[in-house]
Amino acid sequence: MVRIAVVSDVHGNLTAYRAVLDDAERRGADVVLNLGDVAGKGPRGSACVALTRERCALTVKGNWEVVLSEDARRLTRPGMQWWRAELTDDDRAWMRGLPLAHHLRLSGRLVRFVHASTDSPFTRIWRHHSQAEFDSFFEQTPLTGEGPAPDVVVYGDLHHAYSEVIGGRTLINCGSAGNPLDEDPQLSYLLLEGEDDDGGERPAAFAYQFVRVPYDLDAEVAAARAVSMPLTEAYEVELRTGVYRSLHSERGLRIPTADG
Ligand SMILES: [Mn+2]
Repeated sequence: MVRIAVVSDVHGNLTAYRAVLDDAERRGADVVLNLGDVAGKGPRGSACVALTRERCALTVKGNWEVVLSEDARRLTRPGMQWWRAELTDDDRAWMRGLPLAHHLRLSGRLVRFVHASTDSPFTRIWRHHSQAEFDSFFEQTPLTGEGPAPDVVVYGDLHHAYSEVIGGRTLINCGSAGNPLDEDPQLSYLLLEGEDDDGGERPAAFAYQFVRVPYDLDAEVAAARAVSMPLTEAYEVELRTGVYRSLHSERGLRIPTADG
């Protein structure tokens, strides 16, 4: 039996990442896979890259790895220069070298891992998607390479944990281990369990579960404030509520100040 922890979208939240890795270890995970977006949005991207290189057997490239490792002159969105500068040249070289997809066999099922879709790390497929979008996760594309169609696909990108089975094919989003946006501020990661049968197709019991992990939110907010990170207020509200920043004003979500 092998137990695989799948984490994604850590986004520079080192406090969160440590809590998730500790929990995975406590649950006996043999290996950790990372589905990308290790840095950006949070204050300690470089430390999260270092921890990823130390603890994760494999990392798939996310959209933030693409953006943060490209030419600095192309980064015009607020905060992007700060998040890029927080990384080292070596961090960025590591990001550029990451694969876009990974496959393994577990209990006879072929399991595929991508950041956002089989099209690109930037092509987002929401939880409420079309049948064609569901089907696209199981197709062979230039991003996935040649090979048999997978039985299970695991992705990240949404910061929203969910799973569904259609026609015998399982699609799982592992949620975010640093910046959940599914209105549960506790961190999310996935545990897969099955028989590591060396590429064989013999069926065996296959299990997956979502784990939600509380952590020291105040410590993470303090870390962001200590380095005067851009957009810290939006970051703090996201961490405390699990609601995406573009929805904060319409929902009246903000950090209370001393003068009310
Ligand atoms: Mn992300």
